Amino acid sequence: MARILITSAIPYINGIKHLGNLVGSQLPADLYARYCRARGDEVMFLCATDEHGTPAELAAAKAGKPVADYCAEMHEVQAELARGFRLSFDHFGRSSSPQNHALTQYFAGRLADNGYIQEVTEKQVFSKADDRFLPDRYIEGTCPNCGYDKARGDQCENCTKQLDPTDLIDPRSAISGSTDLEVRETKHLYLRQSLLKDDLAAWIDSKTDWPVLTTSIAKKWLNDGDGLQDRGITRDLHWGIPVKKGTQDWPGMQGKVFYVWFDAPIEYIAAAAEWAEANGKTEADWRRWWRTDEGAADVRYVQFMGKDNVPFHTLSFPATIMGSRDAWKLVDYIKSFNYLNYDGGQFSTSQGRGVFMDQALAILPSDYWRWWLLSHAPESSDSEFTWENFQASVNKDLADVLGNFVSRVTKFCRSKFGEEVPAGGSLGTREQALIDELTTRVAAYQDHMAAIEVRKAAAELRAIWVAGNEYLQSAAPWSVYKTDPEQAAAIIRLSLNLIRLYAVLSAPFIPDASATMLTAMATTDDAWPDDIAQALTVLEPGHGFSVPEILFRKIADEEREDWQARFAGVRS
Ligand code: B3M
Ligand code: ZN
Repeated sequence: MARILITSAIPYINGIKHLGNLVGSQLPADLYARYCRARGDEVMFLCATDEHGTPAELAAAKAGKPVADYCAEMHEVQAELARGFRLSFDHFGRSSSPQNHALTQYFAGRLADNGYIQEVTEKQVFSKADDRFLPDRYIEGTCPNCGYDKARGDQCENCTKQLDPTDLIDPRSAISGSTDLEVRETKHLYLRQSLLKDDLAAWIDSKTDWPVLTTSIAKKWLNDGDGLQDRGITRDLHWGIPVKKGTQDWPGMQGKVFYVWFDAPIEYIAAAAEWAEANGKTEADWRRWWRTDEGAADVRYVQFMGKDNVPFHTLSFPATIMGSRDAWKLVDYIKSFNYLNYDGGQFSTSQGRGVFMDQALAILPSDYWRWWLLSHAPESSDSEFTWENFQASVNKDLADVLGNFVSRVTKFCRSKFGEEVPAGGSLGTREQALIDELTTRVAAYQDHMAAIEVRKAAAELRAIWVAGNEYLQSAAPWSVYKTDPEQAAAIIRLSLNLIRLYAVLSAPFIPDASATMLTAMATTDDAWPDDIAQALTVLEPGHGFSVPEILFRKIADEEREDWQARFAGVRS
């Protein structure tokens, strides 16, 4: 039994996430967590809301609420949506937690003690119209790297380059739009990550099994030196974690806070501490996941994120950990994703374009979305959501293949043999061929899941469903029944067992439908199959079952057109 620590990039607090955000981090992380648990691994799956920085302050101001209240409310909204999508976090924390305050200040102190912090008096953009400094997202302008004209002060969304506000061409205030800006002096702390360049390069080079998307981004920023410029880790803001050196005041830094990208990844650790507090566990209970000198040496740590977050997870956060010279766990595997586009354009939070998590759940249950999103995950390239594709995928894979199989088998059995697994007959060559095919396919499915090849795993699962359907079609128990009811019973007995097997194998993708199938089969035996032939005899003759409600309904053309029109515009 392995021990697996899983984190998803922690979503910003400022608003509800769209389906592109969901498929780029939280949803595949959940898929993997569910799979590992099903295989018997000990899993710690953590996520949180990312509550500091300019996005939170700007959104709270727009909502007309104190930022702390805004964050508390939005955390609940996001937690509820996570439950709606069946995201099985062991803990969904908050980066504003006391645990994260303490850990972030602790890391800063360690980094300072080890010579990785430099105090810099620097020039920052000050807006006279707004009477304040304009860090990060408070300032917008043209990216010096790619020319994108809506680049933010901390990062260009278009080319992923990390920026400083003073890098922007034609800068303007994101609060007032004012261009009446001047540069003033202010003191800040810099993380001297350039000193760790060789260590980081060696570490990244050792990760030969990482996805190309992850290593190519990491090496790009490492090798052109750009991602490893020493970076400011403090800001002139009110909302955030006060700058302290451990528990001590930091002279000259009163009234300043840490930069959101400094404290956000530390929340991965703090979330474990929050989990311990929320569940009556001890300090040692969470540290055995995070400290290699306190029990985490055998933990495998896997992170999930969209490609724009990769530089922070391959360079900045590892620099924080390495520079602490403590035995904190470094990530073992980073699964990153490209972007999901929406119907001929981009999903956009700022423009409200696309389907957002709350809207999705208002239309259809989560399994429909989970299946489409995961089976179309933007792994090797960007992928695109279209309503036609969504409709086709739901109607074909879920309704026609899986749902129809369950419905035909249970209804036929009820009408001919009653609501229990029938006895009689024996397995022949057709059944053996099915078992052989499933044995091969389940092995491939497991390999893809272990490698976190999400689309390939989905394709294999679909093929496993199809194999059952084709078997049923060719075995044709409804015809066999007329001449040989015993043989028809054997076919149906195997098919009822297939429903249980499908429930087990499909649970990481479609947990609700899987639970419905297990309930209909009146069993709690959800053991992952070691041996397919054996797994297909778990439900024995005489075992009761019931015909479930329809598992998946089809999407009609009119509905699809209606949704297409409804979501074409801008979210109000
Ligand atoms: N909140 C960006 C995002 O939501 C950022 C991730 C932080 S991961 C430590 O995509
Ligand atoms: Zn750019």
